[in-house]
Amino acid sequence: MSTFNQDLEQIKNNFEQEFEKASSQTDFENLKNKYLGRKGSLAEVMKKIGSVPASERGAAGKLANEVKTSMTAKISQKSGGESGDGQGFFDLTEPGKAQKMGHPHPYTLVRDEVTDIFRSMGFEVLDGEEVTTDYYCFESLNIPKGHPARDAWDTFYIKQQRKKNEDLVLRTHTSSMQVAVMEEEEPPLRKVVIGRCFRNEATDASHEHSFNQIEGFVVDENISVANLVSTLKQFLQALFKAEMEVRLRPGFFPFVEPGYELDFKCLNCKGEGCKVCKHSGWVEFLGCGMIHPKVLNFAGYPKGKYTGYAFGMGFDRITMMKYKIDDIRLFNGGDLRFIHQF
Ligand code: FA5
Repeated sequence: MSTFNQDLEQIKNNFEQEFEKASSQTDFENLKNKYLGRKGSLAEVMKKIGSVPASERGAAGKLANEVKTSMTAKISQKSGGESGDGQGFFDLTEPGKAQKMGHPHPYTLVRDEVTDIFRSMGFEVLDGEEVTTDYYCFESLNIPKGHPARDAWDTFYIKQQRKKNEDLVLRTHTSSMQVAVMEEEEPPLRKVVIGRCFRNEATDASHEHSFNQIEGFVVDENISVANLVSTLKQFLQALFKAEMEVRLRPGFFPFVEPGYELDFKCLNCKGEGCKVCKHSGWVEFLGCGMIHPKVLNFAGYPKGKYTGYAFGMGFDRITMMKYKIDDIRLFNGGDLRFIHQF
């Protein structure tokens, strides 16, 4: 027997002995590297094939191949490798790894519910642009530069000369979509805008610099305050799944005339007075009113032809009411103990 063949025989025996003792995936991986790797024993012995007499070289090569094939098959079968049947080492009874499932954020739950309610009432739901112009956010809503209402709705300004040489702003309210939509469409309009708004203000348990609003507006011929109240009452009843009583108080917003604050009778105490309603029996809910004729004018609608109503509410605060959450900062605080409760 040539030294080449003896070496091969030795490798084969060593391999078989070690293979018998191997039990783990790591053992099989190590065996593969040791014997079949690029610098493994088989590769080393193959370097010597040139020294085998030419007449025996063919048979020696064939033998080396057989040894290699047998070693590869054994390892593959055990480790479920490329050329194995994949079942040798696969324990079907081993418990699988549990996958952690995600779930919707409370915002998403309430947004979906609100969207469904308004859609069922014939509204089209939009999200609109979070970055808009000073014109859509203020000017077209009857809040010219220098108007004191700008202080209450102070936002973040982006100094950039784009549309109409105007500065861009992060929208302070979803009302910024009113004229933007009206410019594009003729009445009848029945729209709801849901999305993020931004304000330059200090945060506390009920205020965030980034929060969410829901805006609704309807424009058509002969739209009245009665339509506004009945729509909002229906919305509240669908949201809280209860009979609701609402009331209007005067409220000032430059883009509505007349303007109101709409309250609903406290569900917690049925109007008797409790902590939730600050002992008034009523919960302040949203700002609303009849769209100011100047806004309809900015939209380019013929004077006096249409009327409309608009309302705007804090989406975060609705979510807080629904789930009895007492601090708005929890929503985006990143505390998983909070988020996993939903
Ligand atoms: C407005 O933003 C008006 N655009 C609403 C409106 C629309 C009135 C159409 C008339 C017609 P106001 O600033 O009050 O109004 O904000 C509306 C709601 O947004 C508030 O009631 C509150 O729930 C929510 N909100 C306002 N600022 C914050 C804040 N910093 N953090 C969380 N929620 C806020």
